[in-house]
Amino acid sequence: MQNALITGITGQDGSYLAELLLSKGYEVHGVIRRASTFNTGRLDHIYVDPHTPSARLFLHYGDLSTSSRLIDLIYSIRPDEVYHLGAQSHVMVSFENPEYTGDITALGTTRLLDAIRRSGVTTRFYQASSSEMFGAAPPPQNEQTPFHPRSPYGAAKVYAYWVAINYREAYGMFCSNGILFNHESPRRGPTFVTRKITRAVAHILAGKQDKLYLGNLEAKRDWGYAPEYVESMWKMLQRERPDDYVLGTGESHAIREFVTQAFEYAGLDWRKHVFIDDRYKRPAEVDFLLADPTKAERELGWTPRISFRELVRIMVDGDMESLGLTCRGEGARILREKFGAWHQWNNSVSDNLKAAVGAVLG
Ligand code: NAP
Ligand code: F7E
Repeated sequence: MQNALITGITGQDGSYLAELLLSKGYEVHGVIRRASTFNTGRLDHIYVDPHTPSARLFLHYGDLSTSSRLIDLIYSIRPDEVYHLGAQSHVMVSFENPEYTGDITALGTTRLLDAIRRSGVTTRFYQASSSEMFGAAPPPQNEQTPFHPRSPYGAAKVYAYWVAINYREAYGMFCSNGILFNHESPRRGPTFVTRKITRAVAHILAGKQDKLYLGNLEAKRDWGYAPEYVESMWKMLQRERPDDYVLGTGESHAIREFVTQAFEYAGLDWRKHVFIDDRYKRPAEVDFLLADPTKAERELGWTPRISFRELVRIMVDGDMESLGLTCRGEGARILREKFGAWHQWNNSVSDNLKAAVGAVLG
């Protein structure tokens, strides 16, 4: 049986990737941080007691700040594949905590790569690189575009990108970078702009909120649907040779368009609810991201199926359902039509949201 280790398994991507790998028959190990509150809400619906003979998902405490623990985990699990998704991943937070972001997002990658190198375990390594590395570089951006990061987060990811390539060149390790453009879902953290918007739409409908405060509405992002992006991570590690790939939809939209579509889908007038608060504007902005994913299409056979409009609908429906509101049901229909067995509305959206609510209430 193939086994994989995922850092960041409790995050949006980590939870979808765990589901994908379980569906492929893998044994999946994940690194989680000790917290005084539950941080496994995105995994509750797939978690089974490890004493169960059929259990294939195992969680281990650890932190990207601590090499000794990472070395332990690599030695004891001896993973065939490592998906390194753990990071301080919020751009605005990286301006407030630049040193911590560098320690975890940049140096954390070196700690993990070096743990693998020192252990002598042969494993394939996926590095979660980001379109934030392009920053101010003019669109469209592809694998040849020079990086110009605009935040401590973007700079930390550039470091991690090059360290992964350095371990590939220096030690012959199988290290691939996925340079992923923004990807979202009902499991997106609630302080990223898309989820902040769709969650507010549901809260406004439920009478729990009236105003939504946002920052810059004019920035443009290439937004895709997260479950499709974790499929590309797996594909990268199945290639004969390691390489680096840009993943995105090739379509870009302003924050303002996301707001308009989300509110309109729910039958609300956004002008009555959305207000600007400069607190959410960044010291340096990334104005325009647009992927050129030609290489991934050609070499990985990866083409995104979910459009921008569909993504908005899936997310609004997810947030409405989690509050017990009757949603229009487009989200479930879209997933039924576009996804195969591993990802469906019931096991991947609604069960997960119920589990998250259960963890909070229980
Ligand atoms: P996310 O939801 O913010 O998840 C981040 C994960 O990292 C969480 O599991 C978090 O644990 C963990 N983590 C944070 N600090 C850690 C530490 N010190 N030690 C161990 N684990 C730690 O991020 P995501 O959206 O799933 O993204 C996954 C990866 O892809 C990240 O590296 C992100 O930077 C990168 N990326 C994301 C996008 C995107 O659009 N989503 C695009 C390009 C690249 P807790 O749950 O305990 O906080
Ligand atoms: O911001 C603007 C904000 O925080 C998107 C991370 O996953 O994707 C993500 O980084 C845009 C920016 O994502 C608010 O100024 C306006 O222009 O949702 P975001 P991000 O910064 O693009 C990349 C690819 C990653 O790698 C990162 O890990 O939206 N914006 N008003 C706002 N953003 C937030 N968060 N909150 C607002 O109120």
